[in-house]
Amino acid sequence: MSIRKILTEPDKILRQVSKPVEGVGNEEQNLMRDMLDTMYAAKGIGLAAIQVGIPKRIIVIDLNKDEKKNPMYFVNPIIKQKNSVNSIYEEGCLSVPNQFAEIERPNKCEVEYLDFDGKKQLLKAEGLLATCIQHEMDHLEGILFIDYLSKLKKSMILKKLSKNKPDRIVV
Ligand code: GNR
Ligand code: NI
Repeated sequence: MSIRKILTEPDKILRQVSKPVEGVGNEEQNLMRDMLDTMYAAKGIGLAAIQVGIPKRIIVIDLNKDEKKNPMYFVNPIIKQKNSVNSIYEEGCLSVPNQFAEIERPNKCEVEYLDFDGKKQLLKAEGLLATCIQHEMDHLEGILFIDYLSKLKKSMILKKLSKNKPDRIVV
């Protein structure tokens, strides 16, 4: 198990469309373990494989804030249904560090996927979990939450990101 490097905007790899995996084998399970390690280390609640540079349709999520871990694994996820009622959450993204914006998405969704053991599952999600699943599934299509913002808001965030590059922080 190891912590991998999280790619950040404007890395072009983040814009790739991820490919379905053939099944869940050792390679996929090892990747999911690394993704969880990486996500916990970065204090995120979700991570898509493309964020560590792997264009596979694999997502990990853990909404638990305290010590108790509750890892969730989604391989080849498909949204079966989305609620027509939306809700707004303040979203952040490990690939858009330290930037946050309110994003409106369907407040419930039904997702079909393979779990860590390759078993087919159907999950009804709502609230933060529904938001997070949709945020991660956007990553599989090369979409970031900033793409939903106005041109002006998006360009402001991109400008701040370029200023926040570690090599430009003066201590
Ligand atoms: O850590 C994260 N928090 C978050 C908050 C609101 C909506 C979505 C997220 S996902 C994000 C981690 C991440 O970048 N996943 O791709
Ligand atoms: Ni993200």
